[in-house]
Amino acid sequence: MDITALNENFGIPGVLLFEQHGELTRAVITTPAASATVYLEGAHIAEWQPAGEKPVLFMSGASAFKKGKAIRGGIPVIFPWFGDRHDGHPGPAHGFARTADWEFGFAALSGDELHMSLLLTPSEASRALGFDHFRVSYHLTIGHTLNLKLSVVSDAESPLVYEEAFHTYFAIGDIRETSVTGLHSVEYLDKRDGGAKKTQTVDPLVLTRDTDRVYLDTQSTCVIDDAANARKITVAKTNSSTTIVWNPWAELTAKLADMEPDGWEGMICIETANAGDASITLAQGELHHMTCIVSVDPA
Ligand code: TA6
Repeated sequence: MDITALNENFGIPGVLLFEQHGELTRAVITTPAASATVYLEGAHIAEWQPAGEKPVLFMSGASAFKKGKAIRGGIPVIFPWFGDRHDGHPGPAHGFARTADWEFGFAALSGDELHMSLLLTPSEASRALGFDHFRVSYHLTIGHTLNLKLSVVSDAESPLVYEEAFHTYFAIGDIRETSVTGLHSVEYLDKRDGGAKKTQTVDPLVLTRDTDRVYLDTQSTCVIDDAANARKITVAKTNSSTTIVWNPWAELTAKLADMEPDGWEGMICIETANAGDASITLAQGELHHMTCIVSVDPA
């Protein structure tokens, strides 16, 4: 659907406007409770800012905003595999959903909250990667809190096995003054140490170097203490058994073309996921939902 048709069918005056940004189409949202920006490519929330708050999501100033290129920041939607594909077949890192064209399906204002849905269905690209007979619905509630619900159904005769994640980049004042609770005594795979399995012994978690950890079998809520901004960001979730914590620090950031050299200082990824042993298997007609609720409070 082109921009004119999107605005005619789903636009809400003063609340929801569709526009072109570079090669991409985005929805610009303004409600009394919050402002936000969502790109149709990847169903990518790039900005969310509750009224009276600083931006909650980090966005790299060097992000490409180009067709087929993942956006560096905000909330990439990871599906149907996390990280490198590990079933022996070729495919882009973190799957195809984050660069796919999603269909805009629904928008309605309820009080101060805007409800939106975007749909992902099989395409030539997904079929070429061996994924057909699935449907994904992504429901966003944008308000003083941010509610995300990713629903996947399989229409395939054979089981659909997939991984998923909200690969959320949170904006923080300074990573050195930031800590995270909710992962104490949880086992994790340390991707910076060959995937060695370890247990989180310190609480809270404070990052002091490049960190890439996959926390296993955890449904816990995480709280980011963003001390430099005197706020706490709470990341609650359901039907998610994996949490990923990532910050590339200076050295790895220098290798990322779409990240500014000091970008790592102002971001932390706390990702709501089902990956590895927690990957989801759906029989024909079976449905799975994963949800995440983000809220911000003064420290
Ligand atoms: O979620 C952490 C991670 O899997 C890291 O290993 C790192 O690769 C990061 O995602 C970013 O991946 P990307 O493909 O967006 O560069």
